Amino acid sequence: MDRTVLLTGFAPFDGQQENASWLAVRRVAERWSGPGALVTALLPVSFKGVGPALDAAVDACRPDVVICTGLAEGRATIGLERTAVNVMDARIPDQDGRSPIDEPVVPDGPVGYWSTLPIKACQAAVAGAGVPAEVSGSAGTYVCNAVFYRLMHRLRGAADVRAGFVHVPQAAETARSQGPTLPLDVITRGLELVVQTSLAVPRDIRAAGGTVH
Ligand code: PCA
Repeated sequence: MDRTVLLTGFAPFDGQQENASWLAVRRVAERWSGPGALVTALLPVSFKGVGPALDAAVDACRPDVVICTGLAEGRATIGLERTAVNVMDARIPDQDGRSPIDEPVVPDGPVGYWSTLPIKACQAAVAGAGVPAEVSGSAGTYVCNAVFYRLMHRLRGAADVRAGFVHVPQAAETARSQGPTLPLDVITRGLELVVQTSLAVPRDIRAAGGTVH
């Protein structure tokens, strides 16, 4: 049976006009020819609103794979996030003007969750196509990490659903600041490969993807 992928992106935030994650998600959907169905959802940059928006999207399409994406200004690569942590610590207010400091995403939830996407295989597939990609040790402590945590918390025990989070750099076409960018088409190609690899590989590969600081 054909499987369903839910691919989400975020609305613009922090005074930006566009969010490269949503621009790329829309392009992936426009070009998608399978296998299976690809459903997209736009999520608000709101600590309060993002959980209900994610739940509504998951309830509506009952996906087999969920990949949430967001913008990481300052990063140069497609970032396959490894872990979601149970903390909100906001450097800037969200769209509702909220800036939680050291609050849990889910009170009494576990410290963290692992991505269940085959992140190493995804990294290899994306980098193999010439698109810069790396496994990332932290999705931060803002709304992207919060939605990643909520996603994994909701799906805990659902061993048949693969889920995780991917950060993308600014798009060259819409970047407002100095710093690393990638052309939107390159980001789109990277996300496409993450979706395809998440559908295709039965289990993750064994490859070094850590960092030494
Ligand atoms: N990036 C932010 C939130 C929304 C987005 O696209 C983050 O990394 O938390």
